[in-house]
Amino acid sequence: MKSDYFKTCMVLMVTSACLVSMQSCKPKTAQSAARGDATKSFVAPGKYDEFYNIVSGGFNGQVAVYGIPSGRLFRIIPVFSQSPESGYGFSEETKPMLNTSHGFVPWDDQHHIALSQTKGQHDGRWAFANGNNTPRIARIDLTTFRTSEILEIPNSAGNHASPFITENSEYVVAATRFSVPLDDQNGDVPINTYKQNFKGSISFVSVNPTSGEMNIAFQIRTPGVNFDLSRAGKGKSHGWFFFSCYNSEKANTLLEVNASAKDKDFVLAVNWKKAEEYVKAGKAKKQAVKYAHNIYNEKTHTASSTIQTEVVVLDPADCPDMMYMIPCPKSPHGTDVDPTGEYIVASGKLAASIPVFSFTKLQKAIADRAFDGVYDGITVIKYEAALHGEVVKPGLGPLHTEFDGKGNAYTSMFVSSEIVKWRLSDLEVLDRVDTYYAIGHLSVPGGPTAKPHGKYMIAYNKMTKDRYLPTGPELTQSAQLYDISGEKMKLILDFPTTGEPHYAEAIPAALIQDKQMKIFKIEENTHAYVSKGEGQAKVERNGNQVHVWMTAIRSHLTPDNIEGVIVGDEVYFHVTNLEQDWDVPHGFAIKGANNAEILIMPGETQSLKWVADRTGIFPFYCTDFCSALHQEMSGYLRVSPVGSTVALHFSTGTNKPVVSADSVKPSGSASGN
Ligand code: K7E
Ligand code: CUA
Repeated sequence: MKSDYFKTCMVLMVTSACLVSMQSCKPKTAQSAARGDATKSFVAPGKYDEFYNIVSGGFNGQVAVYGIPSGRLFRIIPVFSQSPESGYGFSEETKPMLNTSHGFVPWDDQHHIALSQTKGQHDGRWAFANGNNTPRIARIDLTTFRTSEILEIPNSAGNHASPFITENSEYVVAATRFSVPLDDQNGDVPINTYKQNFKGSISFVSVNPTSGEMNIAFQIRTPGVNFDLSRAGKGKSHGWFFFSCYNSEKANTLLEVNASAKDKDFVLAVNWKKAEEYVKAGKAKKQAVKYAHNIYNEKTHTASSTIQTEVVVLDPADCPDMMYMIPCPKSPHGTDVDPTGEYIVASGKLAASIPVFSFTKLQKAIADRAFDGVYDGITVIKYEAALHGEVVKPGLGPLHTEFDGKGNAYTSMFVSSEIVKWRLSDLEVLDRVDTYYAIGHLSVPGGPTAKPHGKYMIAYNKMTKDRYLPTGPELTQSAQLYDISGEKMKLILDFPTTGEPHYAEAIPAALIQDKQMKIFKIEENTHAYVSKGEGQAKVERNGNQVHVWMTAIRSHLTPDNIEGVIVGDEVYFHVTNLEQDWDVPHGFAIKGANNAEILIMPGETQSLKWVADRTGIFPFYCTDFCSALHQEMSGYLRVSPVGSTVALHFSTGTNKPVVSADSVKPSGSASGN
């Protein structure tokens, strides 16, 4: 379908047709059109990359980590999706991470990354990631590259404008893509009562400066529009947050047409310092809701999930001057704030120009009351009064903008498949470069901070068409690396990505690489089922539950012979990795496990549940090739029928019980044959 459409595009070459359909129309063949400069992306074997690139995984619900400039993939971090590779979401300890008010939700649609900041710059502590589908925000610890926390967002139905962050990580935000009836109201209403019953909601989620722990500080009720993207103010605009929204028409069907009817939608400017004052002054009302808050504890190696039951909500009607609507042409997608905090760039997907607003002018417009009426109770600023100017004829389908810290902006053009470089001061277009194809987000290392690192720019493309060896009906998505150190942007590398990449951030390796957690100290392990040495390994029965305290060290599991398990028993293997060396995980798997294997880091304990559903001998083994004798790192579990008198036994290195004539007979065989 994609390539058929592509051909049609090539024949038609009618830009307006492409624009209306919002499909990419790129009339070139990739292989002849661009060549990379391999020397610039070459990182010699054994050498390190300059940047970590932390990239959203889209509908795979995960986050991937690449090196820049090499494009090498280092790690896929399971966040919202279960991962059989690590056992995340399968082990007893990590299952609670995926708990929500809807129960266990082992998947999400992950679009945006926000790295923690101090004074407007990356501090290398945490990466935040949104779950777009079942509204959630996750926090990834950049010392372990693992998910530490997941917070569900109530009164939301599509957490898209999230988790953008303020300049000292005071807040990450969550604004709903779909307006819906509020959680504490009867949602059983006709869909065509959208205008009366559907409301929007923005959450300000506080981040504890020491632990990173997230909490919903307050929510703001908004008109029932669709929020798309957002950015915090910084520098002079610190204290403000900007949210793009579309569907100011409040359409509930055929949005393609009906949410594009009006000439302008809005950027919502929220004065969150003022909102804080209103909360302090008691203006926020309590609302009964339900949402899960899940935290992983690195000492017990266990996650806990708590269902919270209340949020406090500000109604703009009670909070004058807290927020304003700035008109913005044609269904804006990205809204991005430049490094100085002065310029707010809003990209109307269907607009022919890119409006750039000035924070100074916005403040003046508010002071001068340069207003243009009211939208659903929110004061609308006069478009021209807040406008710095428009980038004229930038390309087709502008989506997202990043900055290089040298006064330039780079905007991705989905429809015309290109990146356009333009100057913030006079809005002049300086350069344009092709992408292959249909670019969504783009990322300059440090681009959303007050001090971008410039040098590189990465494009995240939705389609690759003829760019790679084909792989059946679906082709890879990909990223492309550009050198932006000179006046002209230069393509230097293509690299395929896992999942559909949306936003990504890149951070200098030096901010992270020396802080890596190498092992978990075994003496600090307070897991309820830890064995801190082989002497503590044991097997105990509790009703029909059998708990196995197991240890793993090169190259054996203790115990490695277990008998006395009965059909119907639930067996919990609590495996402690006794190693205290970097990068020596052991794995654990058993035949017939209907969940996954688990991978246990040095000093860590993880548990796999397995149900004995038939009699027999079940081998278990280490899944991670850990030593020359890794294949020997294995054992056997015997399952006997209901009513069997085989006692619970476990051993390693000795045969227990002592082999007797009785026990050599298969338990299922008839006697006397
Ligand atoms: Cu992909 Cu940020 Cu969800 Cu634009 S959004 S592409
Ligand atoms: Cu442990 Cu292989």
